[in-house]
Amino acid sequence: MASSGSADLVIVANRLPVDRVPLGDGTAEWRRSPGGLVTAIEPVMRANDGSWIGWPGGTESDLEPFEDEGLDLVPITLTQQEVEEFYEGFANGTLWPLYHDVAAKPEFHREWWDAYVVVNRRFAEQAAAAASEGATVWVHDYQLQLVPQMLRELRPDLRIGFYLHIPFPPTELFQQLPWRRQLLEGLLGADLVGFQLPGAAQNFVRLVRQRVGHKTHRDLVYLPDGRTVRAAAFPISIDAKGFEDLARSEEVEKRAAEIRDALGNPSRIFLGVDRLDYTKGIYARLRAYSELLAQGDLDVEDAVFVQVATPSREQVEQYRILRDDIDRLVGRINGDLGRIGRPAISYMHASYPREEMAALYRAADIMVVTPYRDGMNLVAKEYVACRFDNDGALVLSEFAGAADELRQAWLVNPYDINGMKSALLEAYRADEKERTRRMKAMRKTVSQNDVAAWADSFLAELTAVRPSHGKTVRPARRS
Ligand code: ADQ
Repeated sequence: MASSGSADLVIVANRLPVDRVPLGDGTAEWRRSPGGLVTAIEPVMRANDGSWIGWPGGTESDLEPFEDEGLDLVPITLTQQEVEEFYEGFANGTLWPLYHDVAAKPEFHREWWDAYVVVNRRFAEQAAAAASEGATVWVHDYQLQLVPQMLRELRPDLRIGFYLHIPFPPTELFQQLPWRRQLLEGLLGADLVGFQLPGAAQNFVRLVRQRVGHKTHRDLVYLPDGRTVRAAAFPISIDAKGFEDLARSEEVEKRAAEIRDALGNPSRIFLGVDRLDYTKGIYARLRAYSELLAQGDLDVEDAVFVQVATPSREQVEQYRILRDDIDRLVGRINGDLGRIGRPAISYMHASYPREEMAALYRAADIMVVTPYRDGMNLVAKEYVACRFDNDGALVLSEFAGAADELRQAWLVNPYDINGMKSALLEAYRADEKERTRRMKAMRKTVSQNDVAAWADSFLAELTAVRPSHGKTVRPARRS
């Protein structure tokens, strides 16, 4: 057993909640980075005085553990080759597209897999060194699916939880992976494997039964060593109250008015906010909107579409192609349909502070969230949290995890351009009574199920004692 450290709660995630930003004079500083995971985990970390292990971005090699705004952070070093093979390669060129229903073609390369194994082991070793005797370790997401098993081998005393933020694919797709069995066994090192939706947990259990040959019953897997692993859904959420308080602040209210003003005070503002990713359906959404303008159902004098897209994973070819495609589409739509001072689409590549996000949500009449596949989608929930006036409309893809809870949104199939056009128009034309009825119901859901409730329920389930199952189980099939 490796010697133990002092943290009672260890978060292991691909990224640290900070970026290393070069200052130009040879030095660098840490800056808070945006993103779904950081937004979700930070409150839990603070409440539990934990340690967070992750990659800070970049390839600097002699970084020491440090404290940032009260968080204990342990940086993991990646070499340039590991960034290419583990992060851009296996994580974002193989697993990301495969787990998102092959929204792009996944590539399978043996050297990417080798790098994935090496880097997962590094994370597991750091977690083993940081965790105190009997500590709880919570491993996050698709980049680190081998860590639970590697960590259990090093530190059998730990409680290990794993949470997958993205969808878990249907069994037919998962089976394509040459390393499917190793990934399943990696995850089975955890005591609790959490997913966004129940269907994902069911896919996982079915695969474990079929591919690894362990005995299963409902959401439980019985391992030959006597351990029981539970697979269950824990739909992630946001700091709903934090967003609402921000939205109610005078500064945000003022900024929202400024935004509307700067856009020429149109009667309706549509808004899209996404990482620039091919799973988010940005291209099809803008096309649907532009067709409504071209047909005369909407008018640029009256409506504008604000699309904020944060550039992401820019070293991966598919992301560069997507960025160019959307740049061209926006240029064409504005060239064809805009008028002087009245663009059809107001498009920004930018990452904004939370205040600006809240102001955008306040300024927008119709929020458009249309991913082809999304684990949850926090943007949809953030919008709802900011609409304390019970006004505003949400157009939401059926294939975002959030659609399971936000049933009162205008739900759309993002592959169906005509269906999306109808939903955009319905949301645009809906009267106040209809908007309020829907928004009130969604606000209730989001405020009752916030990120604190999510983390509490995961950690409570993880700490619930599960003694050895004592069953006679078949040995794992070796295939
Ligand atoms: P993401 O794919 O990154 O997350 P999402 O859930 O929408 O997607 O979270 C994005 C977060 O980044 C939101 O909190 C949003 O406010 C923020 N953000 C987006 N654009 C921004 C911008 N321009 N400036 C500043 N902040 C911005 C992954 C999964 C999701 C899952 C989350 C959490 O893909 O399905 O919901 O993790 O589990």
